[in-house]
Amino acid sequence: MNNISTDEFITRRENLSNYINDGIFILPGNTSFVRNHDVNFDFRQNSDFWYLTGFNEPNSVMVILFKPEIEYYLFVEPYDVHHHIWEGYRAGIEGAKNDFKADNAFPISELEKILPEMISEFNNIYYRVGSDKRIDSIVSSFYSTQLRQVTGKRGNYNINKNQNNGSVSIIDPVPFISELRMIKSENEIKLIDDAIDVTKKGFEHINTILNQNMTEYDVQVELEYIFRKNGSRFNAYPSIVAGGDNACVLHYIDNNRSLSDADFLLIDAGAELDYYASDITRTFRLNSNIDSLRMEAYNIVKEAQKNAISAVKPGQTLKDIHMKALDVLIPGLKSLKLFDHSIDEILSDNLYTEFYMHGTSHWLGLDVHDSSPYSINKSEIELKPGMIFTVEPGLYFSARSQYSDFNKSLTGTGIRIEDDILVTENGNRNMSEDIVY
Ligand SMILES: [Mn+2]
Repeated sequence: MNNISTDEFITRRENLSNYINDGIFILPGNTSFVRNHDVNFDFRQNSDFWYLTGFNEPNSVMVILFKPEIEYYLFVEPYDVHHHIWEGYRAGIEGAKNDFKADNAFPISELEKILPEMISEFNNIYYRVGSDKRIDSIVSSFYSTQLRQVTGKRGNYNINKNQNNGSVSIIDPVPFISELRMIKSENEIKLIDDAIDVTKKGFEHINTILNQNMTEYDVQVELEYIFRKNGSRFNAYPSIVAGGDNACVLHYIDNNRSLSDADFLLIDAGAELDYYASDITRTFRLNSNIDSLRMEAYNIVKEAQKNAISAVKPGQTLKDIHMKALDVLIPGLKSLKLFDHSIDEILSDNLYTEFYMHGTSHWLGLDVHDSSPYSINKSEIELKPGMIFTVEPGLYFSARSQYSDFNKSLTGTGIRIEDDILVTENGNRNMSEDIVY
């Protein structure tokens, strides 16, 4: 079914007890979305929901009661022969209990009947308000009923209790799940290694066939063909295949231009495998005769990436890693004669953001930009073994920009190099190091 064991899903649910002692936890999965008329978009489960359930069907809701011992319930679409004939199998109530280890399971159509009874036993409701209209309505009607019992109604009010009513609390549990997702298990690391391996096969294929007679689209389909062929049903995100100035659009996805007059092709793409993402960028040279200033810019980015990765070890923060990239990029911009200012001025006045306008790193996991926090209570997250993130410095010299490129030879060039880095006990492992340059 998947490479995360039933036991690991149980452990993840139990880990919520670090945050929740007494209360009801409610998390809706993703619903199916209409693409047009009676056709839906490909379904992809909500990552938090997947992380805790491993349940891959739309329109489901998980509920855990912490008493504090755990009772785990799933609301699901029931098995239905008509649905089986037209669309396929569903686990249904029995499958949710037997295969997904729910203590009990109910048809999703009974949510409005059963959930209010479950909620009524608790004062702490762990639910992100706004994530599901039906649950919003159940939670808010319970909340307002409880509140009115404490503060009074119909002209008989307890005004003092209105501020500190000792009544029901609604608490957002998503930050807890995000923190749990920050440290990857052995199995998760293996899955991300496998996803990176699929991406590597795609990039290597492109490296052997790439030429200036291709279009960005030609490259995209060849790349994604290799992803699909190697077991990745979805990309982790839409592939960015950007020649020339298009590489200065950070999330460029039009992918429709000819490469005939481009020097570089920036490919930022990643296969998703069994729900886990990879995220790799390479800037390929399309001809062997590229202007030396452009090549100098390329080498600055490469050097910045090397410098940043070599600093990755437990105790550092992603801000520290970003600074290590800037330590190379800013002098590099000066050597390209783009600034007369001092390095301190370029940094403190953020002048470099004309050419480097994004961060150096983001977490990687079930989401390409994994949802884990960058700071907790205003203090930066310190790196620990098992964390995975990208290191992706770049330089962008867009034709739309007003910068003073003294001979315009950099204009229309975007360069980024990105690898996926695992923090280890003593330093780091570059998980994608062997992907072609
Ligand atoms: Mn990235």
